[in-house]
Amino acid sequence: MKILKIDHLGVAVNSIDAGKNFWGDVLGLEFEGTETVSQQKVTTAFFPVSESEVELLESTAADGPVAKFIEKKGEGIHHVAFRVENLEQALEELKQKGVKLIDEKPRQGAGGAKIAFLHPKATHGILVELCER
Ligand code: CMX
Repeated sequence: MKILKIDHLGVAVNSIDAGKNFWGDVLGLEFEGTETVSQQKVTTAFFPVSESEVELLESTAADGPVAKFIEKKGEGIHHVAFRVENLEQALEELKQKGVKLIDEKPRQGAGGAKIAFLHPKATHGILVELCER
C-alpha cells in the first residue's frame, strides 16, 4: 500500500459555528463550507492547511458516534486520515497482515472520498481513516 500524505485531522466539536471562531477567525484558515454525511450522523467543515486539512465534526444526533465520543472524551482529535493511492488494495494488504479493521470495504466520506476506518485497538489507540479521492 502507498500512503501519499496526511489528508486531514478530524476534530470533534460541540458546534462548528463555535469552532469556526478559533480555526477560521483566530488562526486565519480558510473555511471551505460544511457537508452533512447523514449515514454517519455528522456534519463536517473543512479548513485547508497547505496539502492537508482540518476537519471539524459536529454530531447531527444525540446518539451519533461523534456525540458519544465527546461524551466520553470531550472535544478533541477524533481521527487521523491518511490518503492512499488505492483503498481496496490497502485494505486487502492490511487484512493479510492481520490488522483489525472497522470497515472491510470502503464507504462514502465527505467530499466524495472513499473511506475506511481501522480499529483503534490495532493502531495504539487512535482512530485511523484511510481515504482515496
Ligand atoms: N477514537 C478512539 N477510539 C474510538 C473512536 C475514536 N474516535 N471511535 C470509536 N472508537 C473505539 C470504540 O470505543 C470501540 O472500542 P471497543 O471495540 O474497545 O469498544 C471501537 O473503536 C469501535 O467503535 P464502535 O463505535 O463500537 O464501532 P462502530 O463500527 O459502530 O463505529 C466508527 C466506528 C469509527 C465508524 C464511528 O465510531 C465513528 O466515529 N463514526 C463517525 C465517522 C466520521 O467521523 N465521519 C465523518 C466523515 C468521514 C470523513 O470524510 O472524514
